[in-house]
Amino acid sequence: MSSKLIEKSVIDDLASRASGLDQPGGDQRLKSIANRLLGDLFTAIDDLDISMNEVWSAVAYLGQAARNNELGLIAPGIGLEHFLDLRLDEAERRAGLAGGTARTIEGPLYIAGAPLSKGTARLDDGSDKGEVVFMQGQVRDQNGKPVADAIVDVWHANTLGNYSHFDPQQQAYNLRRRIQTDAEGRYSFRSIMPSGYATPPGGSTEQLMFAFGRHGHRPAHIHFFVSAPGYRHLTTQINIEGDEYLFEDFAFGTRNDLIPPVARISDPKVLAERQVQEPFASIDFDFVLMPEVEGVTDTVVERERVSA
Ligand code: MBD
Ligand code: FE
Repeated sequence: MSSKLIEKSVIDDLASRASGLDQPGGDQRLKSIANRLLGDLFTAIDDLDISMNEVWSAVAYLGQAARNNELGLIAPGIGLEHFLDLRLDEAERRAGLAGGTARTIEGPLYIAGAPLSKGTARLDDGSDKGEVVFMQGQVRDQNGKPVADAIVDVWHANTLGNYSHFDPQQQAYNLRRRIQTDAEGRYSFRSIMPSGYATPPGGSTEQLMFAFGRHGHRPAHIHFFVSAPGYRHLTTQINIEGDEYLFEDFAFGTRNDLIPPVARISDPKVLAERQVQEPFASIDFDFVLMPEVEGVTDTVVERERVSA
């Protein structure tokens, strides 16, 4: 069959009727988005001569992905979550709001309500014998003023790349904490060095990545939400330098400004001070928050999240 069998007016008319544009009721915003997406889909089917079998295999694929609970993983895998970040970055740049710590994707593995500590916290429960890591820094505003009582909500994977709650082997909220900055805007925590994440073997996301000739690996990373009254909510991550997937993240989350140096500390005096037996890793990282401004897209994202 050759492509382009259908006239544009026929496609436009069907997309418009299918999305209810000729009806008075319903959700006007949804209708106009659906009209556009359906028209684009019908056009793609006609241009690329997408077969009936291909259409139904896509429908089956999406159904299976939904049953596997992997839609939230496919979104970053196909670049959708990163694309939304690119748009928000540009909207901020145009509003004169560039300059804070770079954002990057949240991903599907955040759990709200982690234990709250003041100033400092230990994130790991001691059961995973990974490399000890201390991370510390300051939350500041764009003028360098410390932000006291900011909340640094941090979450990361264990040495197998697994996240508590999703991994039944880990205790509730392992490697998840909220840390309130002190009067100087400082936070610090002790944890274990995470490993990179890989999409579930045999799952829908991996299947799609393999069909694209790609992989489903993320480099080792630590997630953060940083928030304080009067400031724009920051969603970000740091990456661990040296990871083989550092610039090969299947989820497009790596950013050059988010790869702090990792120091290795082995001075016996410092080990004793920190009450650790082995040399450890140390990461300094400061967060710069931008002020809340009216009329610029909010950075607090409402999305379906797994809850504890
Ligand atoms: C992750 O740990 C993650 O951060 C993202 C974005 C996707 C899958 C797993
Ligand atoms: Fe992650």
